[in-house]
Amino acid sequence: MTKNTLQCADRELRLDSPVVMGILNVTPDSFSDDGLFSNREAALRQAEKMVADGALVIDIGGESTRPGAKSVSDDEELDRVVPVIEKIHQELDVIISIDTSKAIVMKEAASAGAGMLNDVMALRADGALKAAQETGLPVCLMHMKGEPRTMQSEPVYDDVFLEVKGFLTQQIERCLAQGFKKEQIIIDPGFGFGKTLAHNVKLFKHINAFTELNLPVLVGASRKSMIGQITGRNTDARLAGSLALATLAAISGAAIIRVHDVAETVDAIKIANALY
Ligand code: 7PJ
Repeated sequence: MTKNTLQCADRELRLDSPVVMGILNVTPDSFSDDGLFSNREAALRQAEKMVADGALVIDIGGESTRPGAKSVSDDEELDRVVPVIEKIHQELDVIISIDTSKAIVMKEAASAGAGMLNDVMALRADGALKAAQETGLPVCLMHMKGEPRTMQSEPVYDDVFLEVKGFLTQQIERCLAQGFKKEQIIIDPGFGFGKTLAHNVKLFKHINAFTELNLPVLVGASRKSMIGQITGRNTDARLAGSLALATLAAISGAAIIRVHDVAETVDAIKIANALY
């Protein structure tokens, strides 16, 4: 295993150049998909297309974390994600990431075939740190200020970069103390999670500084409100803005780019790799 490789259960994810993670929401209320993929076959077809389009990772989420979203029970979230993970694991050659904060969902997702954990709470929920470590899978630790229900009500920072970096450093230490290896940790500044546009912009300009922590950096800003605020576009018209952002993230050193529009992003990153 080279330094730039994540061991995702039985699969390796090489991070020599930026890779694309496709978003697969299996929530009835996910804002971009309208619950279109909330059944197993539709989810499989969407995953198939993302793999054909060049996604190396599919990020499956069963709980909406958009501002103001309601939380779901353990059983409801398990019912949404586990059958989809099993199906994709059986049918497709791709690394499955589970976007969850719940210990039980991490465990069951790992048993069903997930190869990576993605937690917007950075393993702060009850039992999550221990459960995550016991899966043996790599984890993405994301920064969020507050909680999804309230996070966008006037977040305040002294210095957003120092606060986010300090938080991530602390969570990395917690993981290492729990028995994670450094090679299993990915970090993410958490665009749009308890941040104003000015905060997001400042963090984005520091992507390179996050890479100095010597861990892969994940950037997830596809179709997010920061793109809407800069371009004046609604969610369904944020493709061009998302591609520009993904390209800049890739050339700033991001290792994994989490997006809705896989084919277009893969092309944009190919151009960045070839020409930059
Ligand atoms: C992110 C995420 C992100 C990571 C969501 C959305 C909201 N996980 N899950 N980073 N965002 N690691 O996609 O708009 O930015 S859900």
